[in-house]
Amino acid sequence: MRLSNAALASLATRAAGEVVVPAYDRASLAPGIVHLGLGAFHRAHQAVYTEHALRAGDHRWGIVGVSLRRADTSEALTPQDLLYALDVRDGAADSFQVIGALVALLVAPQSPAAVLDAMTDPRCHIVSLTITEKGYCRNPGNGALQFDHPDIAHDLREAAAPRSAIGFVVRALALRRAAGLGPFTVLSCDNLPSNGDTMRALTLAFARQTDAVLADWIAQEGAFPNTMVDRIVPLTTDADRARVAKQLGADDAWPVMTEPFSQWVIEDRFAGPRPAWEGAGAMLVRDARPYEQAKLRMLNGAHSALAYLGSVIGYGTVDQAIGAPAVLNFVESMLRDEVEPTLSRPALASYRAELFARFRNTALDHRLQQIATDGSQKLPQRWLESVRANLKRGAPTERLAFALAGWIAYLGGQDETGRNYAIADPLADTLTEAVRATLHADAVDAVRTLFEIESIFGCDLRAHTRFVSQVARHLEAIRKQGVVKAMGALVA
Ligand code: CS2
Repeated sequence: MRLSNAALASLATRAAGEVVVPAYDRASLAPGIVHLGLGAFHRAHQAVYTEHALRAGDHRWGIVGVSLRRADTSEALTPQDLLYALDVRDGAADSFQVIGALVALLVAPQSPAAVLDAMTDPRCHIVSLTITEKGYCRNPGNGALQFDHPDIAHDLREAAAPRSAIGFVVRALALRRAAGLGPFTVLSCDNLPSNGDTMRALTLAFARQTDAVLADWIAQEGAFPNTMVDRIVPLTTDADRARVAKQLGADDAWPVMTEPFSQWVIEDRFAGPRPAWEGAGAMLVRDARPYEQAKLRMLNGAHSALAYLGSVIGYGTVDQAIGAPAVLNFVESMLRDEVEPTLSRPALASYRAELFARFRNTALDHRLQQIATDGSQKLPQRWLESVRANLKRGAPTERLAFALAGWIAYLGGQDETGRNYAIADPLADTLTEAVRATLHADAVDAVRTLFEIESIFGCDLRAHTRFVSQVARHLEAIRKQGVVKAMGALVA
């Protein structure tokens, strides 16, 4: 039996008490939210908070999910009435919930007009985004919109059939304004610094190119709250599908896996109404930035260090990497000594302890290669902001330099056991070429060559010669002795 509306009733009786299923009338939901970038993360995070609001009786907040590229989510969920299971794994017993919040699922390249229709529906009040770092088409080094990005160039030419999230947002806002409607709130839920401010600046930069009056209207009437989103969501495997089917008594082509922990901090400045997400534990605040900065530099910063150093050693998952005492010590001291001093969020030591407990969750099977993707887009906010803050204060950068050396070693494409892996990154060609060209050269040359890539390192870091030689020294040690030995030689 396939998961479906019709199957729900029997699931509820069969697995009573074990699987929470939507008990509200799904047909009564209004399409109040359009979500761009319908991946597993949205389905395990924001959709769960919204599901809570629906169950509490506010039916204005059905979600229209939009896939911006591929049809795979639509192909998996459409035959099952857009229902899917959430499997929360803590290493002991899993808990299961069927989410009913999706009311439509659109594949943008198949029908951009249908996406724009959903965004201009007067009942739509929020357009949320999880489009990953690279979906913003910005230069990660200086934050500017990349007008020469193929999708942006296309959307400026053909505004009525956009490809990029920014193209969709600007076109839909123009249509709403022409129709006399107010703007929707744009809610970025990606791991970028000041994600709302960032999206606002990019949206305005795009709009200014074509329509200054529209740009002014967006600047005055629009709302782009900053958010901090946090929940670890590993890729779903066939073993996960089999386990979920057994528990549910129905097949789900694409259930989502996650951990018990979930956090959402949102600045409470919306252009219109919003769901009472606080009912499910979201924090509505005036300024999300201290939370977001701590999360990016600590959780995501540690994740990237584990991903690159762990992969080079030959580990496959986060729990394996953090299980190695040398790696744990390294990441712990990187956070404590070089990251936390750059942050203003309270209770950082207990936040750190909680992060490590989450990383040790053996049930998640969180692949390091998943985290390792798109380093060129992630490292500026995860590591380099901390590096800059420390350089400015004359504070230590040794461990962050070591992590960077680990990333450069990772770009070599082969781990210490001799296994090859692919580099998934929009700059993969540039990066692997730069590393290959310097593989047998002096480590300082290798580091200098990479630091020339301004879209990652800006123009400032290469001028810090002490920092450059720190990274080079660690790269040489990693190349000669391997990651674990080189880590051991770091002064405490
Ligand atoms: C991870 C994040 O893949 C990655 O880059 O660091 O997806 C991380 O799991 C989430 O941000 C946790 O909230």
